[in-house]
Amino acid sequence: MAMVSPPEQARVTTRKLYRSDYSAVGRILPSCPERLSAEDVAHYRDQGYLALEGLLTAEEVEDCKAALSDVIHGRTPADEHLYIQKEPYYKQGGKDERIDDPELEVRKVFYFVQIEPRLAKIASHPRLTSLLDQLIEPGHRMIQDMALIKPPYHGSEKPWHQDTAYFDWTPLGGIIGAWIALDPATVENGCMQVIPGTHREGPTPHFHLRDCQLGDERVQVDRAVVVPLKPGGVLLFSGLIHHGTPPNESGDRRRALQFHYAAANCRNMTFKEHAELFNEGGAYAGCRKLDPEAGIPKAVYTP
Ligand SMILES: O=C(O)CCC(=O)C(=O)O
Repeated sequence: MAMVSPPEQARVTTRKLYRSDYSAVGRILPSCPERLSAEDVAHYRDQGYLALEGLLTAEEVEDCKAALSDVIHGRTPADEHLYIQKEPYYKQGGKDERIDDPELEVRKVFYFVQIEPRLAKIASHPRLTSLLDQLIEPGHRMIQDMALIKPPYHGSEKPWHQDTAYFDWTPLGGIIGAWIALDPATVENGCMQVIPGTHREGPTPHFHLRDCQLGDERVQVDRAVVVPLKPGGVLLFSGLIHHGTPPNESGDRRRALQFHYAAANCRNMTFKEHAELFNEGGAYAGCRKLDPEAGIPKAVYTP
């Protein structure tokens, strides 16, 4: 019997968890309309996502990439909130002679809108605001800003999850994410994959496995669609939809901005309230830090 090395085994497992071709592509509008049609809004409500090209112009995309680069290289002065997360491969001491720019070792950047006006401008872009108004009503506010870099060769997976498992906002249906491609996002470099309609199934238990995620054996990969986008395209997605991205082993980086918004009627909830929603057998099955005062144990995954 042929021996399979542990990293190769991990690769094989990960491949099984995602689509690796274009046989099921999500619905993507070819341009950004001023007003969404009734069919587009119904698609968001029913399928849990709406994707469209052309939210940003080529110039805006270039501005964002330059701004992100300035933040990562420290040319934009940081504040106490900025957080830059390295790819685990490099954090664990990995070296790759093909990589000569520290920017290509970064996985995520959090909390930059306070220090980078070029990126803050995108979070409240009139075209984006108008789409959000139409999907979750006016009065929404931004609750998180992030850049997801997925660098070449060693860009790590973001396992399947629901974003509301991480947030403390209720009602869950009032949370929407806007994932904006800055590079061509392809199946090969790890574009978003979503499972349409899963937002209607409500909160689903999450476990701390490779990340805080859905149990691999419970993910309905056969229902997944890939959402490739050109630079400037956006995926708007419900905070309840199951989504994830595979590792990027290609030579192309895949930068994206991701903003989350809460509808006007959303409020913060306690850990106990969150535990009532993300629960398995009386144990906490969400991604927030355990509150010892709540006396609720953490759920353990059994496939
Ligand atoms: O861009 C990615 O790779 C995944 C983003 C995502 O799903 C998240 O950070 O919640």
